[in-house]
Amino acid sequence: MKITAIEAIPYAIPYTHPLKFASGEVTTADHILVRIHTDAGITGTADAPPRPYTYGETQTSIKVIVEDVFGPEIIGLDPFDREKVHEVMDRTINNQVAKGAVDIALWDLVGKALQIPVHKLLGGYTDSMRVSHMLGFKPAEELLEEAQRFGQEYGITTFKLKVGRRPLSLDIEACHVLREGLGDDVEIYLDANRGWSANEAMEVLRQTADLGLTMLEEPCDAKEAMSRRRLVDHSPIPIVADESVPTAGDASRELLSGGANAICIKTARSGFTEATEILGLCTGLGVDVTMGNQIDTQVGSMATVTFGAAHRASSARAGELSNFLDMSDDLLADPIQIHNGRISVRDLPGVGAEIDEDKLNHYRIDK
Ligand code: MUC
Ligand code: MG
Repeated sequence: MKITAIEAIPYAIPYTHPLKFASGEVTTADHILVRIHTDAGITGTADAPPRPYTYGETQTSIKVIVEDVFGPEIIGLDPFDREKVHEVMDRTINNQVAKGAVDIALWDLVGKALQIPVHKLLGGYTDSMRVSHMLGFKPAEELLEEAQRFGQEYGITTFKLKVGRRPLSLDIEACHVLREGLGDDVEIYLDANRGWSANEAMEVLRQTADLGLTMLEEPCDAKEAMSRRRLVDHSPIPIVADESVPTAGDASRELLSGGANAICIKTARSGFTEATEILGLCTGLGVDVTMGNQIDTQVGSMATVTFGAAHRASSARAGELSNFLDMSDDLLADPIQIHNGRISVRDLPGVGAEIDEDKLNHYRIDK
């Protein structure tokens, strides 16, 4: 089988409820749908969510990198020879979201060609993942209302609270209100998206020490190496590296230098191949992982479930899988359902993310 064409289709779907966090805000899913076509008539698909404020990639840059930089070198290769495709992509540094989508589209192709679900190819560990819902910046009472609603409607009992605001009291109050309102059985953890200094993070941990918070993600910039190591040394809960670890090399550096002692894996920026390497590194070192959400559509969330459910270590904790619920529409032909706080893998060949072509035609912005 040979790759005959690679398309990067820009589209835009508005959010009904924008998500706000320390490093940015999302009001529209202005993503790229990557499609790799073959001479066997099989197409692999993946979603690329640009996060300019985090990784510097944009809808335009992803389209250009995929179609003009990688495309000419990838066309003609056999999609089963994934390592050859990675050799092409590895020549270019960064651009992780573009690379992640190409990788997932290749796995989708391989699964379809073999008529096997990719969750089975990757590991086949379990058939569903527990869902963690991400709560963006809002007044404390509204956060509590949202968490309670998601608990009642979807059975979700794990919440990641976006923090990193100043004054620190805003987030400290939100933590107390959530714990009081949700009770002790609900898991709550924090993500500051580099909004604080390490010392500020330490102060927040001191003032929330009795709340049973389980993790703190990306409290400050990982570049603050010494103070971040001090935070990791003194924190009673794991300090999770997220945007500082898109690659296995980055994860190694953060873990070995003591800048983190848990890792967030996002398939949108690591694909399945690099995510597998990161996961292996973490299990080898005895470090917890979480499956993160790059503010994904249902197409992206299906990829996260596919990878997360495939392995023991990536399905141990709840995965961040529900923020597509804030979108006004989506591209997935068969919408994702959340039952009893869980999302199931699909027993379909590939990743199981069939696209509604009418919706793609409606939301694409290049026609
Ligand atoms: C997260 O975990 O940081 C915010 C930006 C992004 O790329 O992902 C989200 C969530
Ligand atoms: Mg994060």
